[in-house]
Amino acid sequence: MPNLAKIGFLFLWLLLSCSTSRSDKYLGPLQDRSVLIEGRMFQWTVTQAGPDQTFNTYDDFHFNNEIVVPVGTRLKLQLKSVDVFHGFFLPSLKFHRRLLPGILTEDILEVRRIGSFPFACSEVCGVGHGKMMGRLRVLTPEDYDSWLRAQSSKNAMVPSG
Ligand SMILES: [Cu+2]
Repeated sequence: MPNLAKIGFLFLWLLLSCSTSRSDKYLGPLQDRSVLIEGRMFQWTVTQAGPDQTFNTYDDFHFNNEIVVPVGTRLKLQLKSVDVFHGFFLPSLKFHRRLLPGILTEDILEVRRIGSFPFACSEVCGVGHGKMMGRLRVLTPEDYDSWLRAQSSKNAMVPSG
């Protein structure tokens, strides 16, 4: 019967690991955060609205291939392509949108788990297609606050135009 014991143990381990990951899920209220993601050959240009939650103001953050939010975020996504067909694919959040040149797509994504979640382009958009990889970093509220302070001081060093 050792095999049966092994199977039993495996089953128990699966059950326990499932319940552990379920309790990792943040179930509190969500806060809105706006992010613009532009697909281009061959990268993702990300603009995160700053604390004022308005685009094209002094406190916006600009990144390539990275989105950073605290857990408990209701991500208000604006997605577009500036050149050819791209596809924004974030498998761990079961999210995929095709991006058509010149068309703005808006969507909502609830972010309830801490971690680093990769995203990629799902359209074969050219020779550099494979470079279109990025990650969504979901931080604890404390880590996000320190990250935000670091970004704000960086923004403060750049003269506003
Ligand atoms: Cu692409």
